[in-house]
Amino acid sequence: MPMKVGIVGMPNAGKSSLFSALTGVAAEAANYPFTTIEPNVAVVPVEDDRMRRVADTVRASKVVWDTIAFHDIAGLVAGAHRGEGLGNQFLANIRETDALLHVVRAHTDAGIVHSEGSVDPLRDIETIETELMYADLEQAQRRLERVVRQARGGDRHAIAEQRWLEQVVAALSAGRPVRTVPVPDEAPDAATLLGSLTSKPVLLVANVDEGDAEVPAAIAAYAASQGARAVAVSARLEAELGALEAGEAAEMRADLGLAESGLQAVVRGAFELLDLIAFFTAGEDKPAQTWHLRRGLSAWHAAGQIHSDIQRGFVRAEVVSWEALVQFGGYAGAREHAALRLEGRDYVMADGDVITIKFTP
Ligand SMILES: Nc1nc2c(ncn2[C@@H]2O[C@H](COP(=O)(O)OP(=O)(O)OP(=O)(O)O)[C@@H](O)[C@H]2O)c(=O)[nH]1
Ligand SMILES: [Mg+2]
Repeated sequence: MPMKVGIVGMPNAGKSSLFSALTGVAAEAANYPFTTIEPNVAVVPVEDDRMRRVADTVRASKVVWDTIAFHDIAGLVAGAHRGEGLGNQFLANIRETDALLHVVRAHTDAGIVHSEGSVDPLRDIETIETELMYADLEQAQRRLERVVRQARGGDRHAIAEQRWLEQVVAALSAGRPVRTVPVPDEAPDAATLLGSLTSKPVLLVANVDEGDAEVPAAIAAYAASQGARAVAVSARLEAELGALEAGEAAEMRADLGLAESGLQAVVRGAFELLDLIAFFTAGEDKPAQTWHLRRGLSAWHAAGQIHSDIQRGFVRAEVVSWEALVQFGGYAGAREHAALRLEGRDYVMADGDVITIKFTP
């Protein structure tokens, strides 16, 4: 399953510009609100130099990159949950994402219309978070009605889920997001079943003036107060640079005094947000592949990423770190140096592991 990231924010905040920069796909970006009237989804490969070296070492036929799917939706305005604007229709498209990028307008270009008439990042952040909470509240109330009926039958999962949903409704009504309500052990999938937006991790993306590299102080302070992350990017500049040849873009970046692509900060921020590790599968004359897994999960979970049949028939895993595999020139060398280990299903995967799973079909 590729990771999915939803992009939210006010109309004209710069979501589609960021999207097209991220994807190289020219999502329509134009200077009037509600440009995006169809959800845009773009699948972006996540390249990893370690994988290149592993693939060379084992003489893999090619490399298949893991991907992130970015979902661009229309801007949300105050009242979106009641059907104001176009955003509410599209919230459904991002209920199944793993994380959100919240694009906040922080650039001061007077030529770009703001739907509220002025640039005020903190007000905008609050508007979006409130709309996401209202949308979750409606969803939670609807789900609660269903689950109450199931709980009457004495189903333990339903009883636990009902209790959790009641706490969720209370929290949202008090202006607290779903992530503040711990999910019960008896119903660990409760947040997924609800498809709540405010249980997802959020990366605040401050869309700053061209040439700025700092997150504005007010946004940084807000993010810190919420335990959230924030990065700064000029969405328009990045979209423009993304349309250039690599060499030209690097030159222009140097002229502007920008050290690295703002997009790298966004992609890295999304990875840190999701607390992911990378692992690899690779063999001679076969496609080598990169995968991602939430930190702390086991070889059995890794098997499930690769294929449900492999997970079902899991017998054991052969694991080697990517460095050892490269250093010892392949699997045979790694085995000779005892760097290749046999592990059971509960082995906790480490970042950069190369894994071969033995399974009974
Ligand atoms: N000056 C400046 N303009 C920007 C920046 N980012 C976006 N814009 C402009 O702002 C306008 C709106 O940008 P979009 O990316 O379409 O905004 P959006 O959030 O997708 O808007 P909706 O889809 O309507 O909600 C376009 O004219 C962009 O060129 C930026 O960093 N600086
Ligand atoms: Mg748009």
